Amino acid sequence: MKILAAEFIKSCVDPAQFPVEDRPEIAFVGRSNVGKSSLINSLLHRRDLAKVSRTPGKTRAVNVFGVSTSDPDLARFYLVDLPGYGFAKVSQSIRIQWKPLIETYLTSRSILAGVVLLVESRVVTVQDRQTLAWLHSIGRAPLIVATKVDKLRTSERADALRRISRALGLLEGEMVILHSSVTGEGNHQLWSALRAMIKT
Ligand SMILES: Nc1nc2c(ncn2[C@@H]2O[C@H](COP(=O)(O)OP(=O)(O)OP(=O)(O)O)[C@@H](O)[C@H]2O)c(=O)[nH]1
Ligand SMILES: [Mg+2]
Repeated sequence: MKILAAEFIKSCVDPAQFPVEDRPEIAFVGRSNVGKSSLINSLLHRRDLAKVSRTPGKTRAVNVFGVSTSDPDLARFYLVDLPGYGFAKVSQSIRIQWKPLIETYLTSRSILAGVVLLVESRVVTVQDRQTLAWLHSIGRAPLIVATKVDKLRTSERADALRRISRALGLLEGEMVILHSSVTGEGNHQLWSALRAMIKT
């Protein structure tokens, strides 16, 4: 599969700015600094399309990226980078602004084909588990991706997967994709999952 185009469409700070619902969307949700923007760049083989930062709280708007590929099932869709949650240092006023924006986006978009919940492979938090429960409660059961697996040794992976499943309260057999934006590991598996989401 070839990526024919990947472009920044818009940055929305108000639901009125969300794009017209004319193609499938996939949204990326997760804690600040978990690697959402990096993962979008890695999937699209672009270094700097989504802005990445060492400082948590970089993405503060709903950022929409338009993608088209040579795969007929993935001809034209949007990837949506949502602001991260759970970063204490972000001022209260900004957090008050974010939460309804993310919630409105996730509850209101009828064109939303799937949600990807990112958790850090070494640190799963109570808030990650709460977010997962909330997504289930609004009927948006997410695909779970564990990020930054380049930081794990091969021998640590099986344990990490068990730990993540336990921390999130996953059922036996519920899938977790291991991903690294540094090595590109997991991109192939993730593309397959995105294709399945968009196709159905
Ligand atoms: N080692 C490693 N570092 C990563 C990976 N993905 C992201 N990072 C680093 O983690 C930090 C945060 O990455 P971002 O992609 O900006 O995270 P984000 O989830 O978009 O953060 P917010 O926009 O604040 O919500 C940056 O310093 C990245 O370089 C990865 O797969 N491996
Ligand atoms: Mg970001």
